[in-house]
Amino acid sequence: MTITDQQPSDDPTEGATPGRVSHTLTGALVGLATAAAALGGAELVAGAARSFASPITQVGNRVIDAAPPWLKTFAIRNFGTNDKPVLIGSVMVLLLVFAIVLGIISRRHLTIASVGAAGFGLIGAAASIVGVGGAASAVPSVVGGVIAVFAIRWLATKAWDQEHAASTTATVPSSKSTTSSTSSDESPIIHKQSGELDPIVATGGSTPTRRAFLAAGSAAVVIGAGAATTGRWLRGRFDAAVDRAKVVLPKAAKPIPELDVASFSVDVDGATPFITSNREFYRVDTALEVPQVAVDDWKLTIKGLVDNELSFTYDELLDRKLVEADITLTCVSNEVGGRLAGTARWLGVPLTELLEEAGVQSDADQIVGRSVDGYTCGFPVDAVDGKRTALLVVGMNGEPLPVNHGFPARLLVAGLYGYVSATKWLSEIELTRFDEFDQYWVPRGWDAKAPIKTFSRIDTPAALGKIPAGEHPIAGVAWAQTRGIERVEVKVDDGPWTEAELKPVPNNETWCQWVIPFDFTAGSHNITCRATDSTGEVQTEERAAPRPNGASGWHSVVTLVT
Ligand SMILES: Nc1nc2c(c(=O)[nH]1)N[C@H]1C(S)=C(S)[C@@H](COP(=O)(O)O)O[C@H]1N2
Ligand SMILES: [Mo]
Repeated sequence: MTITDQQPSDDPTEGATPGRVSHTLTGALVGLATAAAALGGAELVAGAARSFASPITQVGNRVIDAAPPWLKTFAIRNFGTNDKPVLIGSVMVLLLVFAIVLGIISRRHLTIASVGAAGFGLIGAAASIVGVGGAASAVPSVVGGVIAVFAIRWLATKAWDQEHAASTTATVPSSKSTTSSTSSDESPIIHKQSGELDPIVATGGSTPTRRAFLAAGSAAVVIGAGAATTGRWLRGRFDAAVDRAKVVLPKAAKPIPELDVASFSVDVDGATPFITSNREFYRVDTALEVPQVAVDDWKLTIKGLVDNELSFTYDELLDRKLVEADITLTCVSNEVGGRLAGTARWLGVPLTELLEEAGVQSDADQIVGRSVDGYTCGFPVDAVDGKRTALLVVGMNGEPLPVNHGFPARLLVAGLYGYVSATKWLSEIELTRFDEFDQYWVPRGWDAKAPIKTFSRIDTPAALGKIPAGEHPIAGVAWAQTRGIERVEVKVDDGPWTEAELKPVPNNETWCQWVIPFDFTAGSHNITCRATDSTGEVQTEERAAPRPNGASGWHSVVTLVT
């Protein structure tokens, strides 16, 4: 680059030492470009091997684990099923803010900034090892950390050397109006900035120009983004969906009759389907990225307070006598009237058989299900008494367990909330004691033991919906798994409690549909329902929040009749 012309300047700031704003912007670019290069590199490496983990995902997962209960409630309430993208977004924003700070610091304290950059790698590595386990999971984070250190040093040198050059030359009056131009279409900013540097360049110094810095910074951002995209794409080949597609599920040893769904369903617009399709089935878990289990490497271990530790491959499980059962799974996080519930036909191995083979020792009182992602549930040994269905599940509604719902295997115990019983992506069953082990949600303020509370919900008329005056069915679902529903009553405004028609159920481990016609007059009406379980206990009116052991209270909707 050479001086090609000398132009008078009418910009009084031109050639001056870059001010605070300029420092901040330059620092921000140093930081952002460092972050892009490091994260992109880490994601690319994460695509290389199945045992590697993405630092962003792992840090996000640890944030979920550590988040206080009020924050989780807030996130689920305000973002619903978008809570995960929102979390990843927040982690990214936080990370970029820190990166910008490091970039700004790098001007005067490059060593501190370098240590900070390395620190990000360490945080990612720690998050990966805690969450995934194994040193390999930390490899992408370590690579990212190394890239971060090199990138910040390289970019800082480019950024602040040119500034140093500029501040030196700014004291030379003639330099104020010098400029260099290798092409006539340079942007005015670059044109102006490069003017600050030219004397050094002109005198044969090799100090990189601001333009070179901008080019380096932008290249880091672009290459980083490309690397991240490539890494994500590469990781796609480890998707469990590939393994799942190859599974041929055996039939149950003693198949149960196909459900005559119509006989269990109220025939009313707005009613809930009796069987929930796999696609519609609610999903609740702490996993930011659904664990992708490699079936060939997977095995299930039964250990702890047992006489014989057992271990099964996926094929060994499929070779066993499988049973099927229609069971409604419900989440403890349901508010009154909540929809985190679904009914499916599950296929699996009875837990009673597996535990018998393992030989449960008499001091064991808790069965813990541990997931490949570290999640744990725990329920009483007494719950596996042969009276209620308790399965190691491999199939759901005639298909291999969907990846979102725990492929290759999960637990399911009728009558217990999902959080204490239904570990997905199961890797281990451990027999232990309640006084020795707290499952995942217990230290987070939920009860260790949580049988399902009797629940009833109005599905139609819809809350705050409009219906025409005249006869309109009121319908919904009720559940009290393992006890069964005996009665559902409905009340409109201050009218009497009236018994609804209950549809039959295949067993007492599913929900039950109910319906009652009502002649609505114009105006606004308040409809309330309550259920009674087969022990004769009426659902309590007393309102309770989901935490610590499930919400209670009667569901009411207001409907506008026109
Ligand atoms: N590994 C793992 N298993 C898990 C959870 C989880 O967060 N991680 N959540 C539990 C909860 S709270 C519920 S309600 C059920 C939900 O199962 P589903 O997503 O298949 O509906 O899974 C349970 N099993
Ligand atoms: Mo749940």
